[in-house]
Amino acid sequence: MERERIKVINPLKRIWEGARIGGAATVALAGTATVALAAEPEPWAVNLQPAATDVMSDIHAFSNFTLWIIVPIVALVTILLGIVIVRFNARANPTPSRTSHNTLIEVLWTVLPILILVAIAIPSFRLLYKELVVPPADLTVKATGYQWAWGYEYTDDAYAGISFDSYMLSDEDRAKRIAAGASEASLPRLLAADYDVVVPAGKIVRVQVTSTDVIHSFAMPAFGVKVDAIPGRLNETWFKAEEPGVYYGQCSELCGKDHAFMPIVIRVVTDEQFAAWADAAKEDVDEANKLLAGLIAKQRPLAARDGEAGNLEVAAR
Ligand SMILES: [Cu+2]
Repeated sequence: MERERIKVINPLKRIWEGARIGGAATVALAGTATVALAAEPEPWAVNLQPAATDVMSDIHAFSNFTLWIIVPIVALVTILLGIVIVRFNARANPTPSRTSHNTLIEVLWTVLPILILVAIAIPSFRLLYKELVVPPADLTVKATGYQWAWGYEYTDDAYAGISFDSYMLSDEDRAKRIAAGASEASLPRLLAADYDVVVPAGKIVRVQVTSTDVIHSFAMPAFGVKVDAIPGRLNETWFKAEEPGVYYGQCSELCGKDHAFMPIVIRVVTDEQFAAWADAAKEDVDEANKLLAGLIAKQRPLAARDGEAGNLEVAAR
């Protein structure tokens, strides 16, 4: 009995803690967080991932706002249904009233929903506009969906020549890298990839998205980004990640048998680290990743000792 209770309580507690941690991370972002973030799905999490961009913070706010509207409506309808069931069933109320019109109520149940919809539409359209209109970008990365991997290309003249494909690490690859010194936490299963997209923090990154075979979808939950990758078309989106860290997303359009195995990894680094990486990556991405691992280790020696930047280091070997 006791054991069963614990089993039930445990997932609930984890959901609650997930939500709390999510909230705390959002607050930390607004302040001066120096701890590198890693945004990824958590077991038993129910809320949205912690926001790493302004757009995602707005999505959080909009989601909470609509919740404040939905919950009272559901509660009201449930209470009204309860009253009808108890007071107006055939046994309790054998001779029903023959009322069929009430002008006041009819006006109210037409006007109130309209006002509620307008109240939802205004912040909703504002948010859609913010997501869709790409501000002047500091950097452009083109992501191409393949069955089943992502290809990345830095299309600005300043970064000409940087391109690589990014495949999910298989269980064997993970085991090899962990044996070679990378921490398990730095290689989340089904999310870690062999090559990360590297971008600078606090800079506007335009992402151009396309595909060569079927429709994929480029999605990064912590950034509030999701855009279809369609063969023959070039879609656009953008993000400005506020804090260095590693962020995980996935293809979000059913695209074939390995749809679940084409993760997206974006490593957000400081300006100086990005400049050094980009310079080296024009010649050789492996060398650039090795250099970046060294820079991250220098900046945060403790994290490096724990193998947090391990994926880069080991990948570069
Ligand atoms: Cu896909």
